[in-house]
Amino acid sequence: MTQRFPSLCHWGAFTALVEQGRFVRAEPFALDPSPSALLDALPEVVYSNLRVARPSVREGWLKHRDRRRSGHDTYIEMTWDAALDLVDAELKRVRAQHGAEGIFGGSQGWASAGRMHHAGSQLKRFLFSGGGCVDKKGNYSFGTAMFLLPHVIGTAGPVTGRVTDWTSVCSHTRLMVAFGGLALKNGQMSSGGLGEHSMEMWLRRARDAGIEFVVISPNRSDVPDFLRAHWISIRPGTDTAFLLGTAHALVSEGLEDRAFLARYCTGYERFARYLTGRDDGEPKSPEWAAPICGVDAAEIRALARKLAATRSLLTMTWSIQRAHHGEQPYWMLITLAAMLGQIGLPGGGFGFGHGSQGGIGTPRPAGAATPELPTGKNPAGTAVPSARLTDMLEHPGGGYDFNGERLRYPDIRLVYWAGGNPFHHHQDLNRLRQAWQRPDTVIVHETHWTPTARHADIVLPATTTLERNDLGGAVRDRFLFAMHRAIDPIAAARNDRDIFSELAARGGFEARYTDGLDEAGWIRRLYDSARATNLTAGVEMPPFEVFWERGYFELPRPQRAFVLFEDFRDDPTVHPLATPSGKIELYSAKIDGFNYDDCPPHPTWLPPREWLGASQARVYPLHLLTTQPPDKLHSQADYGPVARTAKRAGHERIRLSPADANARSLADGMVVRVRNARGACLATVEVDAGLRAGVAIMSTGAWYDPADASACALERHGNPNVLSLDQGSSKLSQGPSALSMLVEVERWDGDHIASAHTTPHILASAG
Ligand SMILES: Nc1nc2c(c(=O)[nH]1)N[C@H]1C(S)=C(S)[C@@H](COP(=O)(O)OP(=O)(O)OC[C@H]3O[C@@H](n4cnc5c(=O)[nH]c(N)nc54)[C@H](O)[C@@H]3O)O[C@H]1N2
Ligand SMILES: Nc1nc2c(c(=O)[nH]1)N[C@H]1C(S)=C(S)[C@@H](COP(=O)(O)OP(=O)(O)OC[C@H]3O[C@@H](n4cnc5c(=O)[nH]c(N)nc54)[C@H](O)[C@@H]3O)O[C@H]1N2
Ligand SMILES: [Mo]
Repeated sequence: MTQRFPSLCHWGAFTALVEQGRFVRAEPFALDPSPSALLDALPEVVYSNLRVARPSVREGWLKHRDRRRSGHDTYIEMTWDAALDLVDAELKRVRAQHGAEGIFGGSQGWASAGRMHHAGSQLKRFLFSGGGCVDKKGNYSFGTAMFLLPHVIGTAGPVTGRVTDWTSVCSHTRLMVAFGGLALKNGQMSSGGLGEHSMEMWLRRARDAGIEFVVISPNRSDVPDFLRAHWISIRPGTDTAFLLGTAHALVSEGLEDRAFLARYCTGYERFARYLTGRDDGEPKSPEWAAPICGVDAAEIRALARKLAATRSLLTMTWSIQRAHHGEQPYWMLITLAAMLGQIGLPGGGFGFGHGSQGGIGTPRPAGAATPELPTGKNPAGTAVPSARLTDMLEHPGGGYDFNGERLRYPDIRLVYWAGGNPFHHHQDLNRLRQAWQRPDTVIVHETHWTPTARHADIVLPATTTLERNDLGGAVRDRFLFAMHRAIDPIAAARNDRDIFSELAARGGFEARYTDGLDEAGWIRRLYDSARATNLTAGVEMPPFEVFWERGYFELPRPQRAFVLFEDFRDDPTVHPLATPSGKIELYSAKIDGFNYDDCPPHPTWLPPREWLGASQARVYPLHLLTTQPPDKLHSQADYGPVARTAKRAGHERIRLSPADANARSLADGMVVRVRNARGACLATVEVDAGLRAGVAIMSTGAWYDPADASACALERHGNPNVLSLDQGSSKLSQGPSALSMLVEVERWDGDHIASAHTTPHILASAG
C-alpha cells in the first residue's frame, strides 16, 4: 500500500509517496504549473550513504583538542548522551571564559524548507536564550544591496520584499531590460518552498502581450529562447559604465525627465556634474563606456532612445551586486530609472531579482504573512556582516568599517553551525580553511557528511524534512503548506530542535528555549500567528485542523496590482521615502559623510579589483563567473542523481567560449585546471558558443575536495570558491565579491579522481 504525505522543499511542494515505510518518490504538487525536475533528487537526499548516522567527534579534538581541521580526519562515534555532554561542557566553558562574544552562531545557510524546524533559526533561538552569541547580518544573496538601498530609496524592500508585480508588467510594460538575464533555472528555487513555479508562465504571458525584451549579460543562455530577446553581450563587472553611457545619451538628447528629477529626487545636479564630466573633464558618454564594457556606443545610444520612448522597466539580477563595488550598478540602475521618470508608474521604473529567484513579482495580497520561527532577541547584540567570516576568524579584535560605523571583530572561540555549508558558500576557501583552525571548537549539525561537517569537531546528525512534522512556505509565494512526517528518522538522526531542547535542559534554560511547547504545539502557534496577521490583511485562513488535513492553504489573488513606489509618486509629501530627504537620493550626504574611498556619494564607475580591464588580466586572462547551479540548490544533493549526471568525468563543468577553448587547444570533455593566485580546482570543459570571449562560467555547489591538508591544496572536484575573491564589496556594505575574479585555465593530465562524496574514516562507538 502506498501512503501519501504532503511535504515541501525549497524547489517545490510535493506529496511524499511511502511504501513499506520507505519514501520512494516525490509527486509534484497538483496546482504547480511547472514543477522542478529536481524533485527526483529527494529520495537520494534521504537515503544517501553520506547521511551522518550517529553523533561523531573528531579524534584529534577528542584526544588532545587539536585544531587542525583538515577535512581528512578520523571521527569517533558516540552515544547522544556522551556527545551532548561534550557540547554542553564546551558551551559552558567558552561562555564562562569568553562570554557570548566567544561564540559564533551566525550560521548562514538555507537549511531546508519548513519554518518551524529551520535549523539556523533554531540555533539562534537556542544560543540567544542561553545568553547570546555573535550573529551575522546581511547575507550572500543581496548583502550589498540590502545596506545600500535604504540610503538611496529608504528601504531594502525591492530585494527583501516586493517589486512591481507581473500583472502590472503584462498590462503596461512595453520594454523590459534585464541586466543579468531572466534564467528559468533560478526560478526553481525560493527560500521556504514554492507552491507555484510561475516564472515561465509570466514570461510567456509577457511575450504574448508584445513586450520587447533586452537582455544584457555575458552569457546568452541567461534567457529562454521563447522570449526572442535582444542580447547585448557585456563584459562582466562593467554594468555601471554601460548604465552611465546610457544616462549620458539621454542627457545629450534632452530625454531626461527634469520634472520627475526635481519633484522626486535629490542630488541630480551633483550626479550630473560627474556624468557630464564637468568635475573631472571626462563625459561618461557612450563612447567613453564602449571600451570599458565592450558594447558599441551606437548600441548604448539606441537603447537609451528606446527606453525613453516607451513604458520601460529596468531589472537587474542579484548576481550583479555580488561583486566588488557591487553598490554602484544598483545605485546607477535606480538613477537611470529616475532619469526616465517612470518610477511609480504601472509597469515602469526599476526592479531587482526577476531573474534571480522564483516568486519575484508574483501577485500576492499586501501584508500577507508566512510563518517564521521567533528567534527572540540576542542579548549579546553583536553581529558581523556574513561575508566577513574569514576576516573575523583571522583578526580577533581587528577594526573594520561598516555602513558608517567603525567596529571590532570579536574573538571567536567556538563556532556553531546548523543548516549551512560555508565550505561551499564562502569565498577563497583556502584562506577560510586556515582561519577555521583558530577557534577551539567547531560544532555542526548536519544531515550529510558535507565538507563543513568534515571540518568540524563535533558533528550531530540532523533529520531531513521527511522525518518530521512542520509547516512552510515562501514569502514570495501564494501558498502555505502542511508538512507531515512521512518516515522514521534515519539511523540516530534527531530534529535540530530536539537536540537544542536537550542542550537547553542541560544548561538550565529549557523553558526559555521551548516556551513549554513541543513540535505540535509550535507548529500550531506559528500557524495561528500567521492566521491572525493574515486576518488583519483581509485574508481568512481556516482553523489549523482543516489546514493540516487539507495539506495547504492558498492565498487569494490580489484585486490590485502592486506597483513599487506608487504612493510616493502619487504624493511625495504625504508618502515620503524613509531617506534623509524623503526623496530618491542620487547623491547621498550621509554616504558622503562616511568618506569611503570605495563607495562615493553618488553612483560612480569604479573598476572592480579583478576584471578584464585590470593589469592582472595579462596573467589571468579569463573572468570567471560563478552562477547558481541549474541542477541543484547550492551544494544540496550534489551527490544525488540529478546533479551527478550533470557533471562530466566526475567534475563540475567550466564553460568556455569557442575562442578561448581554441586558443588553449581545449575541447569539450577535457579535464582542466582552473587557477589563480588564491588556488586551483579541476573542472571539465564545455564549449559554449553563447558565451562572450574572455568569460568563463562555473556553477557553485560542487563539494569542496582538497587533495591534501596543505595550505593551497588542489581542489579536485570543481568548487570555484577556491578561486573567488574574499573582499568586502565596499566599506559600506561589506557584502561578498564572489563574482569579481580572474583565472587561467590549462589542460590537466595529472591524476583527477574526485572523492568529495565519501564519508570520513569513522571508528565505531566509544560508548
Ligand atoms: N562563488 C560564489 N559563492 C556563492 C554564491 C555565488 O554566486 N558565487 N552564492 C552565494 C549565495 S547567494 C548563497 S545563498 C550561499 C548558499 O550557501 P548555503 O546556504 O550554505 O548552501 P546550502 O548548500 O544550501 O547549505 C545548506 C546546508 O544545510 C544542510 N541542511 C539541510 N537541511 C537541514 C536541517 O534540517 N538541519 C541541518 N542541521 N542541516 C540541514 C544541507 O545538508 C546543506 O549542507 O552560497 C553563496 N556562495
Ligand atoms: N537552480 C537554482 N536556482 C537558484 C539557486 C540555486 O542554488 N539553484 N540559488 C538561489 C539563490 S540563494 C539566490 S541568492 C539566487 C541568485 O540569483 P542570481 O545571483 O541572480 O543568479 P546567478 O545565477 O548567480 O547569476 C545570474 C546571471 O548573472 C549573470 N552575470 C554575472 N555577472 C554579471 C555581470 O557582471 N554583468 C551582467 N550583466 N550579468 C552578469 C550571469 O551570466 C548569470 O547567469 O538564485 C536562486 N536560485
Ligand atoms: Mo542566495
